[in-house]
Amino acid sequence: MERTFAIIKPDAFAAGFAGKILARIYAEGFKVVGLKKLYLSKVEAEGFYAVHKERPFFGELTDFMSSGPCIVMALEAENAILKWRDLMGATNPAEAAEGTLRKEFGSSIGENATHGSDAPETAAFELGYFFNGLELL
Ligand code: 3AN
Repeated sequence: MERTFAIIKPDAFAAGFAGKILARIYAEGFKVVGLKKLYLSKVEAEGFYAVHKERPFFGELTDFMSSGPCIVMALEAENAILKWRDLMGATNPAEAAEGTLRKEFGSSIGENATHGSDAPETAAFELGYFFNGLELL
C-alpha cells in the first residue's frame, strides 16, 4: 500500500465540486486516510510550492491557492501516487483525457481542480506539510 497527498483546489471547492470529486475517489478504490478543509495563507501556499519558486507562474499559483478554502487529503491505495495522477489527468485540462477530474472540473492550467504528489519523496514532504502522524491513523 502507498499513500499520496491530494488537494481539491480552491476553484473546485468554490464551484461545489468537492462532493463529486470525493465520490470519484471512493469509487476508484482509494481509502481516505486524512481529510481537512483549510484556507491557506499566501505564506503557507509559498511553503507548499517552494520547489516551483523560480517558475514564472509562482506568484499566480500561490495567489490562487490562497484565494479560498481547499480540501487536503491523504489517500491510500496500491500505487496511490500514479493512480491518483491518472485519475486527475494532465495538468492542462484542455489536454486531459475524457473521464479525468481535470477534464471534468478544471478550467485552465492554473485552475485545474486538483493537486497530486508526483513521486514518493514529494508525497512524503506534502503529507508531512499538512498532516501529523496522529491525524493519519
Ligand atoms: P502537476 O500539478 O500536474 O504536477 P506542475 O508540477 O507542472 O503540474 O505544476 C504545478 C502547479 O502549477 C500545478 N498545480 C499547476 O496548476 C500550476 N501551473 C503549472 N503551469 C502553470 C502555468 N503556466 N500557469 C499557471 N499555473 C501553472
